Amino acid sequence: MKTEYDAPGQRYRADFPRFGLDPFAERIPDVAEPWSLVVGGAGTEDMVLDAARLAELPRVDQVSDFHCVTTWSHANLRWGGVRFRDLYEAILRPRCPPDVHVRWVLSWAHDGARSCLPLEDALAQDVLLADHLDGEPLSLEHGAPLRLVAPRHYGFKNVKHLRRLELCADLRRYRRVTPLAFMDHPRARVDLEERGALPARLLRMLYRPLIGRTVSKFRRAFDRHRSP
Ligand SMILES: Nc1nc2c(c(=O)[nH]1)N[C@H]1C(S)=C(S)[C@@H](COP(=O)(O)O)O[C@H]1N2
Ligand SMILES: [Mo]
Repeated sequence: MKTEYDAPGQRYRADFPRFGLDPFAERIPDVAEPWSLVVGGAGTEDMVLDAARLAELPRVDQVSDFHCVTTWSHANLRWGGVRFRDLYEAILRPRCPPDVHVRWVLSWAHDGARSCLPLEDALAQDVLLADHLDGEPLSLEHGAPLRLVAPRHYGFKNVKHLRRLELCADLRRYRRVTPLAFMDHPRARVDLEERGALPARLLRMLYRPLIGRTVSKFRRAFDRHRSP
């Protein structure tokens, strides 16, 4: 769990806004129920997991802060779900051929978003597949039906509306969501201020002025979706 004292360059805000890159404001996926999650990669056949299969894994309740790369943070979110680590140990790793060295986990979302995380980072105790937030089923705003929560990584690694997880030896299948290479980072650890491919202080200055208008844009798009 992070606190405002060890999240360099972040400023806490009282609300937890829906947020992302501009094109995603209008992409509000309508995920069919019952939902499923596809897992694959690393030379394995794709496998479809449903809520019942995930429910066989230990449930965890976790309080953590959330840090967007644009410098806003929100404290003390209570996520409910299962650990990626437990999914990996119980289901993913046993299926992997012994000769494949998995180094990356790719996450794909129903709205077209995606991200990569080093397997090593994804196996941390606090990386979850969350289906609850603050005691309620995860809302559409915050990533229903299932989202990745990686509190020690910037928001863009915390993929909402999770559709597919893929284990990979390298990043050949990964495509960043933005054409601007400086906005992506393979790891994006908050402690180390891995904001992107430019100096963190410069990115803070570039991003900070964009927060207000992005929050408004995402809120307006969501309001339109709710009551068209
Ligand atoms: N599927 C999906 N996941 C996403 C995004 C998105 O637009 N689509 N935005 C990312 C970014 S940049 C941030 S800061 C967080 C915001 O999470 P929130 O909308 O629940 O606040 O989600 C991340 N995950
Ligand atoms: Mo973000």
